Amino acid sequence: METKLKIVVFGAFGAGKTTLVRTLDPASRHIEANCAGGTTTVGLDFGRMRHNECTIHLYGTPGQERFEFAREIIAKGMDGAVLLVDVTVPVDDFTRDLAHSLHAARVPYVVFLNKCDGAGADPCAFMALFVTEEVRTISARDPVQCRDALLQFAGTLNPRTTSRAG
Ligand SMILES: Nc1nc2c(ncn2[C@@H]2O[C@H](COP(=O)(O)OP(=O)(O)OP(=O)(O)O)[C@@H](O)[C@H]2O)c(=O)[nH]1
Ligand SMILES: [Mg+2]
Repeated sequence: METKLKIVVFGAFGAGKTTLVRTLDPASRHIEANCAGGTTTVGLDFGRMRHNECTIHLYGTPGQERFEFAREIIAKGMDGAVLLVDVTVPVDDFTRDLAHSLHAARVPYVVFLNKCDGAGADPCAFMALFVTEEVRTISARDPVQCRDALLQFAGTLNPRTTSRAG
């Protein structure tokens, strides 16, 4: 039986959302613009993963606060969410607000502490901030870590049945 899941990745500007979606699906698509020193998402990221008979639809959101409207649209109908947190910078209010919003909306979500490959990364300090959630440490550049973490979370969700492969 074919099933599907919609998982949306949230997180602050530069947390690594686009990198995560690209690592999980190298054929993923991205709507980005150039910004100082790199690119920033101005639309969305979209990728897909297959696991057994389930197609996981992965959406990355824009991290800039002014794109709230886009985040609301992308979030509609999600089965679960990933809150991506960059451990190389202090947690900001925006990330805390995202956590509160997901909590208030009763959306199942997991926290991925990202950039744990970086020098000076101290994920332990961040664990205490998200004690009520499931927390995983990853590098969004590491395909094995990302796939393991995502599939473990996906396994906790209720997939929807679909008449065809999505
Ligand atoms: N060292 C390291 N750098 C990372 C990792 N993940 C992402 N980056 C870098 O962080 C920067 C921002 O990554 P993006 O994936 O564009 O971040 P984003 O969350 O999509 O950013 P916005 O779309 O602007 O919100 C890029 O230079 C990435 O290469 C990681 O796991 N480790
Ligand atoms: Mg992005």
